[in-house]
Amino acid sequence: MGPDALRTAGIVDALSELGHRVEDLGNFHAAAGESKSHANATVHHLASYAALIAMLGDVCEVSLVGDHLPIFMGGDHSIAAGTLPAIARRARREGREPFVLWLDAHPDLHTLDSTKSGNLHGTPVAYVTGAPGFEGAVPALDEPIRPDNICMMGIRSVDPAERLRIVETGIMVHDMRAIDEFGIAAPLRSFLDRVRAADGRLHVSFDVDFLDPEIAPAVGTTVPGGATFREAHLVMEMLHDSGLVSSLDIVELNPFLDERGRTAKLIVDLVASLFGRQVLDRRTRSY
Ligand code: EXY
Ligand code: MN
Ligand code: MN
Ligand code: MN
Repeated sequence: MGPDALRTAGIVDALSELGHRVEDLGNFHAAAGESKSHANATVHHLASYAALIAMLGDVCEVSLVGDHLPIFMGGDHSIAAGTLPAIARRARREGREPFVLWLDAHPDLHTLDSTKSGNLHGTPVAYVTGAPGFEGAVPALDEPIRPDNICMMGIRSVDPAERLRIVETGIMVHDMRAIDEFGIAAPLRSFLDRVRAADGRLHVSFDVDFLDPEIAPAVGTTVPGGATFREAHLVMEMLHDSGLVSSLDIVELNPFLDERGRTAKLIVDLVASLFGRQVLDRRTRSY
């Protein structure tokens, strides 16, 4: 669904027109094994989650070759439980640290025990940072991603258990209040400086609900007061200029909620900004 909507919205042409060679590896589906129950009765689809993590681990290995910059299109944010560990493995093979920019209304920091909704898209960051409670339910994590290498922006819906984990883990969170008060550029620039100083490998996990629902209504969990059109483009333009991005997730687009493909078109435009589409460039910009 999501990937086909982004193809229909012209993501391949938009990137090709910028001079990039685009290879569409197609859609991947995880075949769920035998169903798994969990002590937390709200948790369902655990077998699918486990299969997704295993499948994406292999897919990412294939896509992370040479100087390719893979774009993993979801589907919901649970795909990050597969993409992030694979990105981290690749980074460590190069002797580099994995860093993550998490663009989202939500921290997605629930464990299988703490989630109240049982929706697994609310758990990937807990899983990839080695939180307890996933053992035996999904593939074991080879090495957690360091929480202080994760920077979250756009956060505006945090459950009590997630609030505790933010404090416990020290994950950097720039919520919408901070962005309202200090702007989005300064915290992003200081995070990018950290990634550059560490010669890190930066993965961007872009949940479409990072954006204000007024401009991007086609998501399953809308939260008012998200990033504006310009804040989102500025993030992508600064990421492009940094030259640090090695991989990207685009998740949570729900085409059934997207009248006339408005949200999908905005996402394609934002990805084009990430890949270098600019109104003015260094020669014509007067700063
Ligand atoms: N924290 C809430 C829950 O766990 O159900 C909402 C999670 C929404 C997650 C979306 C993908 O970002
Ligand atoms: Mn979802
Ligand atoms: Mn999310
Ligand atoms: Mn979200």
